[in-house]
Amino acid sequence: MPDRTARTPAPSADRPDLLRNVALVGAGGTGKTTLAEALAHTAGVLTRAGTVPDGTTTADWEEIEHRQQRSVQLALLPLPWRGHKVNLLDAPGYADFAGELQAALRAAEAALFVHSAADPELPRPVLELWRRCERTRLPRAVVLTHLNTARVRLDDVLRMLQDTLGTPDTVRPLHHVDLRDGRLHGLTDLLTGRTYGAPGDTPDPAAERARLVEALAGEDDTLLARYLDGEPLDLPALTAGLRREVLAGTLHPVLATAPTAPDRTGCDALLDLLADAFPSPADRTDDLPPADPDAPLTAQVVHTGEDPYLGRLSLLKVFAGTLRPDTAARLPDGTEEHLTAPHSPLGHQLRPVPHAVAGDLATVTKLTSARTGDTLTGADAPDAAALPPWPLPEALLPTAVRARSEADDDKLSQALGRLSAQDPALRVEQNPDTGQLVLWCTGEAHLAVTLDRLTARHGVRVDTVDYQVALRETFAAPAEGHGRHVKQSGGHGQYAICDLTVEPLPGGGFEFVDRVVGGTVPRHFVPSVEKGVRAQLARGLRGHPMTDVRVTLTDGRAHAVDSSDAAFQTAAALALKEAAEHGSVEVLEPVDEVRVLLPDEYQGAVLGDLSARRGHVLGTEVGGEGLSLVRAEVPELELARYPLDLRSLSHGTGRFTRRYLRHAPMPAHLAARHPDG
Ligand SMILES: Nc1nc2c(ncn2[C@@H]2O[C@H](COP(=O)(O)OP(=O)(O)O)[C@@H](O)[C@H]2O)c(=O)[nH]1
Ligand SMILES: [Mg+2]
Repeated sequence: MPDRTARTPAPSADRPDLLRNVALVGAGGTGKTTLAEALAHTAGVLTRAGTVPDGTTTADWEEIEHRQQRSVQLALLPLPWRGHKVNLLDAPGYADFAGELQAALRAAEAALFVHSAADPELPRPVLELWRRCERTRLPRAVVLTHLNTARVRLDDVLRMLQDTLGTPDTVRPLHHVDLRDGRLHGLTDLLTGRTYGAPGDTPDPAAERARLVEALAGEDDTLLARYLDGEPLDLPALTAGLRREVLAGTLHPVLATAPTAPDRTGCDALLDLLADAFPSPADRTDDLPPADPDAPLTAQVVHTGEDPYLGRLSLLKVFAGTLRPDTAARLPDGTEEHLTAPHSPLGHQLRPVPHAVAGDLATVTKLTSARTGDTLTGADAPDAAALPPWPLPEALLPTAVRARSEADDDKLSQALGRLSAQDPALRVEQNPDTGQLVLWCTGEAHLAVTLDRLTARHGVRVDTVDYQVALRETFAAPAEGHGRHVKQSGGHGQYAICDLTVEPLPGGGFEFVDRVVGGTVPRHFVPSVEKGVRAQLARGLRGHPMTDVRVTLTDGRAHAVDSSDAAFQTAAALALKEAAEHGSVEVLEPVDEVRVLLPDEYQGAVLGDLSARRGHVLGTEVGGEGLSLVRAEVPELELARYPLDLRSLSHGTGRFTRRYLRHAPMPAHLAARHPDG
């Protein structure tokens, strides 16, 4: 096993109030991973910052992340900063991985919204995320990147942020920013006057400072008055005010950074802000267990990775208690887990730490049962109550797969079991109707990662095959059939004759009726006929299981010696086949009720698209401010790629759910393409 232990000691915290857990969120490509790398360099954890194009960043450490140059999972970077431990949680921005983002928010006490200043607007999904954080009262700040690329006008960016996220009072910079000639020269802290980078000679930002002091003075009128009278600023009081406003969500600092510049301008200012004015786990006010290091252990698995040598890597957020080496813990169902030494991860490296106190995050290896999302409690905890799960994106993109060889097949189900234990967004289905193995993913990127992990982590190769829906068939009109199974040449003969009537029974499943008069079919062979009917219906007449029919046995003939159970079963099957030749067998396809929630402006496009999918729109309602809720019935066959199409039609803003309703007749020209189920 290669040595994955770094020479430098891992940062650690002895008290919850010294911790800062912050999630980096925002659209893909805004520079979250690059910023995390630059912050790690600034904090001295890395001697050199890697880059996303080179595939050398610490947070994107799975091979597929390097190849795609995009984060696909939550990564933790613990950094030491002025006596604090900052746990940066780099979350993927791409919609497919929204579950990883939610896991990061579960583990964090604050969110840094990373926005590329080159983008004139805040993407709608990001705005939605901001609103959701607002509802859960998660403190937020905005970090601007890409200031060095475009001809950015900071005033315009700031105005856009203030218009969309709050007001000039709530969304505001804490620094005077020297951005000239497409370069971030430096920052000057409006309160302390401390400079970051090398700001040029800028006029004293007295007006900006006065407005900030007014905002931070809060109820304390004398603070501002004294400043305006020319007294020096009461920095401790103002910093306390800043912290209070950030925690209350009434102030969202806006920070300018240049993470790719040689001096990583602004990264130190950001770390200072986190240490001075951001919440620690001790400030949590939600329903989760309070961060008491002396309480019994309560931790949640927020992410699970896999290492070729170390096996399963479980990232735990310790909510209460202190995680120490060799701790006995259990899952809510009573399963015991042995927690080995806590480790501090840094990309591929794991460094042992003496403990992880309440509020901290740590990686443990070799858990056997705990899945992502599971709660672990110390053996000394009175009852092990499960912490609530975090919201997950719906996995609505089905892909049918088949093992490439027998050797692959042997390993496939175990590998999928491991993957779904690690990734709660993945759903694996063995469809009983079609017999297909189906991977349900949140989108194509999630599917690509899942297939890649099957091969890279488990050595299993699969091929994707055409996805099938569970077709059935029925009789569209009544029909009669005569079944004659007579073989009497030599030896023991076979003799059975029966007449059947088949009628449609919409929504009624299957009924068998015996109307034989005069014992033309002896009573003890009637069950044989029913058995033969059931078997043939299960096989179907055009390759799909038949449903919603009433089959009536009307007449028949038997032979005293040659008739048998088997002969009547065969005759029944023949009678049904003949009925199918006379009557019209119709193919039924599954139809779902679909609910689409989307911004009003895309309603027309989405309605048009639903009709093109043979959908039947049931109605549209108001689904919230500026949102429509469209309800429709849509054949499942047409929904196979709907997650992708809805995403592009609605620019990533539409969501939908689906629920099986019933089977309904399939148009003949389509049914002809699915003759054999
Ligand atoms: N010029 C410039 N490029 C940046 C900056 N931040 C990130 N990048 C580049 O933008 C691309 C996407 O960055 P990445 O960190 O992967 O974004 P993420 O998806 O938010 O994690 C990469 O090629 C980075 O090198 C920045 O401030 N300026
Ligand atoms: Mg990233």
